[in-house]
Amino acid sequence: MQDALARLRDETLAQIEAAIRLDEIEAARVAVLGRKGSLKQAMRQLKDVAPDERPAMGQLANEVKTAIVEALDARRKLIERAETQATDAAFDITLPGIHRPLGHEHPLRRTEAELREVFARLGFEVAEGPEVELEYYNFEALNIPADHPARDGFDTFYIEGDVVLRSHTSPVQIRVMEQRQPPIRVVVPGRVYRPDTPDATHSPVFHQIEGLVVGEGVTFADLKAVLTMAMRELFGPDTATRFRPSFFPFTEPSAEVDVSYAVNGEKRWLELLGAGMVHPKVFEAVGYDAERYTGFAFGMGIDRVAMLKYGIPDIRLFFENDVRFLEQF
Ligand code: 2NM
Repeated sequence: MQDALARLRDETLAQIEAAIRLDEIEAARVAVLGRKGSLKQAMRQLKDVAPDERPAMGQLANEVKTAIVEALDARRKLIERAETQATDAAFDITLPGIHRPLGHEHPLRRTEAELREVFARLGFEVAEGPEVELEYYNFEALNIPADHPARDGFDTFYIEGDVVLRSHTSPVQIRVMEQRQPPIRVVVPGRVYRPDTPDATHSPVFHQIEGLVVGEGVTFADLKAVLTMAMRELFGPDTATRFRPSFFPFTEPSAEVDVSYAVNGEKRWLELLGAGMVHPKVFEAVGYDAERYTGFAFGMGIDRVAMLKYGIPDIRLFFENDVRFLEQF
């Protein structure tokens, strides 16, 4: 009987400990202490116990009962307290929390992400590189020698000696070509610097994304196809592109690329990209065989694309960090 009482106590206490609702507490109480409960039944067996052991068994049965009653009480109080806290007006868990204003992606970053995606779908990988760059990568390797008149248009901020703020992201493409062999299909987005006086369309810091494809048999037709598809992805399927002859020191032939857009059904053109076939001098600088490989490159201003996409009239708005502007995106 001693064992039976101990087992009854342990099982009941475990059951009470596991209860999470008041009706479970009540069920446990009836099952053990009720008129037909298991403790009552155990008590009835007292009469079969030898008379000299009866007082000790009686006392044990009472101790088991007290332990169970106390455990039931304690658990009931705990559950009641938890339920009151959850519904009490003083602890209304349905009240809104303390509002923390969330920031969001800057319109330039969003445009950059869109451009990365468009070119990713066309098979381009992404490379990034330093904004503080050696003159060699920013100019010489791109066929812009120190005494070349084209250097003026690109001239940049000098840090010291031959260290500059990059004036385009092309130096990263030189670095990519130095490190690997063709085939190469890469875009380079990033911040660039030019000593321009700020106005509605100029900022001394702005953003570019440049692309580079190098391989055997890469032609100007591939360049036209890639840019035409990319601009359709970016601005919609009716977008047309127009290629006009131009000059860059690092490409030959070179082109300026216009993108069409409609105002009241009337077609207009906007100059958006520069592009061309990579100059043999550039391949020479990175040690590629210019007889074997050809390639094309292109570049555009991310700020310019964002202005066009969102109808922003002034590039300086991107850099002033005025929340009245930023919150509109
Ligand atoms: C442009 C326009 C035309 C260009 C060229 C190269 C490199 F590294 F292959 F020589 N990178 N980017 C390029 C060519 C960039 O941006 C308006």
